[in-house]
Amino acid sequence: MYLPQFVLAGLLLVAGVQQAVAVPAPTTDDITTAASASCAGKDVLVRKEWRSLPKPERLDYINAVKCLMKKPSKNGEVYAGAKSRYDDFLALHIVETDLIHFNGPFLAWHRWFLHLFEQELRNTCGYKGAQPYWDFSKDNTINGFSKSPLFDVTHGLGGNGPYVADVSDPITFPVTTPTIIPNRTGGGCLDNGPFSGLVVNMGLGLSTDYTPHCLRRDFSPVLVSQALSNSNLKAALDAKNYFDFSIKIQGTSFEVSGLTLHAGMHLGIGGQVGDAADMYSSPGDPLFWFIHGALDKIWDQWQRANWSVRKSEIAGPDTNFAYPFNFFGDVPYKNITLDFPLQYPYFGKNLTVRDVMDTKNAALCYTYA
Ligand SMILES: [Cu+2]
Repeated sequence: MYLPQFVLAGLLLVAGVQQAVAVPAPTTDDITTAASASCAGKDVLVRKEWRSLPKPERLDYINAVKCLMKKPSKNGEVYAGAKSRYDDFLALHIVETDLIHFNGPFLAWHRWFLHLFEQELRNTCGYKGAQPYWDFSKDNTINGFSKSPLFDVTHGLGGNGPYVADVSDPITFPVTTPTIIPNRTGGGCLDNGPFSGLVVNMGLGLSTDYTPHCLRRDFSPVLVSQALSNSNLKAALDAKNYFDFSIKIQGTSFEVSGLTLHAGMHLGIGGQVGDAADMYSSPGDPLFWFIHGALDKIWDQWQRANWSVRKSEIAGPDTNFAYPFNFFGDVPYKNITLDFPLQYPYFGKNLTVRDVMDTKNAALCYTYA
């Protein structure tokens, strides 16, 4: 599913979808100019680590996500599988996937995606807080991982799926992750926590067709202990430039030895057959927002360690799986700049990378505690 023909298919799908239907979308006309202004005078949202939130606030967040899963889709005419407002976000990620992973725009695109989701929770579901994040360095051990408060069944998003030893049946498991996951421990339909029994309406893989299936998780604490190690985190934070930082976040291959922070979270939770491991439909698992909150927090932390330089430093290929992410061979590409466009079809005006470089600009206006 990660091979180049899907890249082409993805581009065609996006192009077709954008031409086909005109669904009114909220506009954010002031985004470009707002990016250079300051956040002063507006409420700054403070994103906090999950376990530092008081328990009632953890429940508020969970209830807001569940609320979004019950609100009607606005883009259901465009994406057959989008049945709820939550699904609109899932569909957006699916159709953009081949433009926003294993390349230069990766962190920038996801920064605005999380911001859109956070605003949706607040505006549509009355949530008063910010999107929480996950400090995985508190949970990156073989014995500690599954005990993370993030996976708590009452004050968290639930834990692992029941263990399924054989996941080779292509009817039950039509899409599996290309990495051979070591010591997988789950694979079954989630049967605990607030999202127990959740039905995900699209995925796995590159399609926005209506394909309802149970949410699966397939924890690999062994993979987590390697890919999310303290040394991998330190290597990212110590990176001397954005190009190197981005490699330390996105990894160097789909072999276990090449997985770093991004894949470590997705595959540590999603394993061989879980939704979180799917490059396209991973937002089907609400843990997605914590995976990308963690990365966005690390990017912000890295930026602010040398703000005068890093507030405007971006690098990497415009094309996915191009150098230095050429896991499947060389792919033609150009290096991106701050002017590189970020697309959010049916979610408002498109942006450029420049617009999302500072979390404290007037458009984003959030910080990390
Ligand atoms: Cu993504």
